[in-house]
Amino acid sequence: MSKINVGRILRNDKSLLLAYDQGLEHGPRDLDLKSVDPKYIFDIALEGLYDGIIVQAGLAEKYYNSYFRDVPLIIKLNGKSSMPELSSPISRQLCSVDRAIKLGSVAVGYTIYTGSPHEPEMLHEFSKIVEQAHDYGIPVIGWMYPRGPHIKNDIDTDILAYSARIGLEIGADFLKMKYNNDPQAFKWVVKCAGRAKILVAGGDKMLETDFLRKTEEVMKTGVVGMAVGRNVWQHEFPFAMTKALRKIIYDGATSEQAEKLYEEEIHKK
Ligand code: FBP
Repeated sequence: MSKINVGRILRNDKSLLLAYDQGLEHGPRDLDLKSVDPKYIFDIALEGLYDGIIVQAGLAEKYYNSYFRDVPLIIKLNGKSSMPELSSPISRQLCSVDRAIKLGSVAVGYTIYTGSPHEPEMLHEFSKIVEQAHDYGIPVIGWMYPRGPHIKNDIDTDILAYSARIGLEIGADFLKMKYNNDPQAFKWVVKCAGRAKILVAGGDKMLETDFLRKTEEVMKTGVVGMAVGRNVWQHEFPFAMTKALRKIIYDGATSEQAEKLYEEEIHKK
């Protein structure tokens, strides 16, 4: 088996990824006149020096070109819309590993709704993807999202820890996980993930002060970074936010230091 090139989406063992699959997952309610244009997001990823941009294959095909080659491309292989409002969620594979690689992908992603009655199908599909991607030396990111009728609280520590462990057991290289807002307890989730590296999902847009605080807090739990969407590209100042996040993630700055940088950036002429 080839060596898995996890370093392509890491910078000194840390990572900041930009997620932009919400158009499929949530629909245009997440988008405005700026963020509806994929080019706007690809530009943020390029100029913000992101370690990767996460999109569905359709956007990669139409918008990712040689101009953006410095932004590592990560194609999300499965996805679903929120229109059917499935009570037992399932997200099916929509793009093959081969197609993702042809489009320039250096890593691939896949959501598993752990706890869903359809979890076995997703574990099966995911495992096949790991096999194929690892043959090419491409890392796999598992969106480990507990969901479905048996999941009462999708950020319960035990459920997150179990989900992280599932990801490690089935071969994920990175796990994209929601944060439970409890740094001490989240360290157990990180432990359960073993050598699979955790990236924390951004979530709904919040005040920058709160988001920077969350980032500082979560970075102390042993995760490698964040995979953020709305808190950057829905923000009025996406580059100032990006710089502030980079300062915490790569330089270990406090949220206060990052906020100071954010303020300086937005007041620059
Ligand atoms: P955000 O930072 O915008 O929350 O994006 C992270 C993400 O995992 C996306 O990749 C995905 O589209 C979305 O969240 C899924 O959200 P939900 O919790 O509604 O399924």
